[in-house]
Amino acid sequence: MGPLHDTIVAPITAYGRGAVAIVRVSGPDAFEVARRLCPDFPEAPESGRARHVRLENGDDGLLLAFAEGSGYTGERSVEFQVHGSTASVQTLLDACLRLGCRLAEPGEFTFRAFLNGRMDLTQAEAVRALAEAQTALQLREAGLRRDGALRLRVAGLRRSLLELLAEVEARIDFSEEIGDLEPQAVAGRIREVRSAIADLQATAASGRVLRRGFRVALVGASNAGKSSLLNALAGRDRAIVTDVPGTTRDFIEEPIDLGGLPVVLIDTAGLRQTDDPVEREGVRRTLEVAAAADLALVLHPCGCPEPPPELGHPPSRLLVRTKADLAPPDGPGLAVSAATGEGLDELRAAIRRESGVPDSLGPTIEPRHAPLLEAADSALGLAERALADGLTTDLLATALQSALRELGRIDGSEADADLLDAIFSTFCIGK
Ligand SMILES: Nc1nc2c(ncn2[C@@H]2O[C@H](COP(=O)(O)OP(=O)(O)O)[C@@H](O)[C@H]2O)c(=O)[nH]1
Ligand SMILES: [Mg+2]
Repeated sequence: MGPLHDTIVAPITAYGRGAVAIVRVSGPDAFEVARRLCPDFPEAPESGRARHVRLENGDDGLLLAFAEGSGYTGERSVEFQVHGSTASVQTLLDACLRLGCRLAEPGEFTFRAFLNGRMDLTQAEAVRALAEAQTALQLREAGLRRDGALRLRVAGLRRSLLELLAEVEARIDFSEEIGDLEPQAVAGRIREVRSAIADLQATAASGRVLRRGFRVALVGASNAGKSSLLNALAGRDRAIVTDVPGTTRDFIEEPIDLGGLPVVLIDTAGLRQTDDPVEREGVRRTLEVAAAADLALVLHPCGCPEPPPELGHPPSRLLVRTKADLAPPDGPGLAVSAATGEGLDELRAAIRRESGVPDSLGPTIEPRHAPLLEAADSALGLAERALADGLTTDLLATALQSALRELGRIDGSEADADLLDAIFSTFCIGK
């Protein structure tokens, strides 16, 4: 990242044609740049208030100004809302560059927001998630984190440990004056923090589903109705459906939005004995994909005299009786019909249940946080053992400090340049 004392500029909306584009200028010269481009820009503009402006490139639009301590970055900044043509955006950018601005690097606005205390790292990561969200649930969860739900929990843990550390360190220096530590009480407080860490770790499973989608493989014999069911759930003709067995020879993936939950449906080749080498490879891949999925829907037509197929090492599975419009359900499993839509709502609800994502989903941790929580927890495990074994307060303090450092890397209160670089370099330009 570049130095902070310069003024940066970038479009914060996607490149390409659109009704409106927004160009942000952030840094000490932001107001000066605005004044040069719009002569009647006021001396002390009101923060967040929009004014109509005409620009020297012939375009017009709205201009918002933010004083230091407000706005997205927390620096002096202005945002031009202009027409979304490439010419409008490019000429405005060029003008800003001529006036001494530098093109912002990817993630640099958010980086500055972090450095200026406008957000911590969990909130910066939430901004990225908000911009990438494709389903309502992804959006809601990211919104909670943007509001600071994770920040609060990490800060709470750090506060508890800092208080404890202060008491422990006071004993190291003045143990005669204030007496010895009560190991039971200290151990109790460490256990509380460890249990709160475990609660955070438990959100990883839902977080993983939100980020990569809940992967559901449709398996079953040829003609069981796998491709038809995928199309019915996806609401479009994605997979080829024929009555010729062996039509689907490779697997296809279709991401769908299941009431806000991101789900990846995987259609597979029918499980059957065959001499065709291409289809045999398809069957082999089917078994592999099914084993790697989060859930396998085992499809078996209603009224079919044969038993449902066996899977080698399946994940959790759900027996689904297909073509319920042709024959009455005759055995266990959820009866559905891709033709009439019967049972599809029940199937959607069942998939949702199997995903394990609770309806009242709170903030979830990012994959980056998991090893840090793990390390913090094992440091606290050492601290507990140091207490139990009656080891020195020095060792106890060292373990607490180490746990604090790990937690500090989650919210950024103890982040080094490499960590910050690793996080903000994953952002797009304009964020
Ligand atoms: N009546 C009826 N026919 C279905 C249903 N689902 C699939 N089929 C038919 O069964 C045949 C095989 O379907 P397909 O989805 O290609 O099965 P796949 O081989 O398991 O992918 C096709 O002729 C479909 O039209 C259903 O719910 N009702
Ligand atoms: Mg098929």
